[in-house]
Amino acid sequence: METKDYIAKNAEHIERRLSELIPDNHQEPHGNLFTGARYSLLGGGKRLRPVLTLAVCETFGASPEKALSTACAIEMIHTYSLIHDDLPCMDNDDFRRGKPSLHKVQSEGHAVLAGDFLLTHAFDVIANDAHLTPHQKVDIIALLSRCAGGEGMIGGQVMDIEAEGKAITLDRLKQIHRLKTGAMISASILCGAIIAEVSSDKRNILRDLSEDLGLAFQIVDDILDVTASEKKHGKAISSDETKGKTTYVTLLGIEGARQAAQHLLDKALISLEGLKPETKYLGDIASLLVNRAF
Ligand code: GRG
Repeated sequence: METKDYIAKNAEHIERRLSELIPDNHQEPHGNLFTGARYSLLGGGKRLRPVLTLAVCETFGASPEKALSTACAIEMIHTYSLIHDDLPCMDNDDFRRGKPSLHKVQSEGHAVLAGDFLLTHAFDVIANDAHLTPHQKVDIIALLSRCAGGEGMIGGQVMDIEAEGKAITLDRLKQIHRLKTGAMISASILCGAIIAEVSSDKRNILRDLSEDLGLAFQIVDDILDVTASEKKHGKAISSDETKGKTTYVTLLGIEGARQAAQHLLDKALISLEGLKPETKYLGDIASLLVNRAF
């Protein structure tokens, strides 16, 4: 199967399971909560993180079905971060995933609570997943709470807010990117490794390469912030620039940023080859993360 078909097939499985985990027939008193969560969660998004989880699981010899609910939990955490990031008190973005942001179609309060709900529900899903052993549940919950929390995404977001309008060094920027974006990409890979019972030696290699990939993913986001704006508006209207943010592009230029992302990808692919993966999909998906156009 071609990698694009493999991704599309898995993205479909993820879409279906997400819809089952947050059903649309849920009645009051939670009616609007489920409607809001489904609005942001379903029918949009590239599903890169959950697809990575399924691909790691399969690459290391376990059935991807075992990882499907965990993969969906990761997508719930990711979607919560997008809902909160779009709020007026954060990035104040009116559009997300090709439609108005949740706070534009429901109230800001609803958007805060829908995000809170998706985050907590993710842990509920893992705790009740019949495919996981008690040990795996604890390992996954520990990993995700760390990567989504103060030592990961939230910590990175706070550092990012505090860096706005200031000149920061490349090392500091790297640290912010690794935490804010990289930690959840890394968690997506490592959750697959936990479920496939990958040995701790191999897991350490996967951790290192997943951190490099996560950083590369955010570097590409920095590049797309400029180049996709150029395509869309016919001139460079960068939202990072408007917010006075230091990015890989402001520090290294577009070409320098591209080279930095490519270098991290090459390093990650060499480490992955050393693990003798059973399929080509994981390497192809890693390349796609870094060579994506949106
Ligand atoms: C506000 C709790 C909170 C956290 C903020 C991850 C994050 C931290 C904010 C999201 C905003 C953002 C643009 C982060 C950079 C990471 C990134 C490129 C997110 C978008 O991920 P994609 O491209 O999006 O995978 P889709 O919609 O395809 O899932």
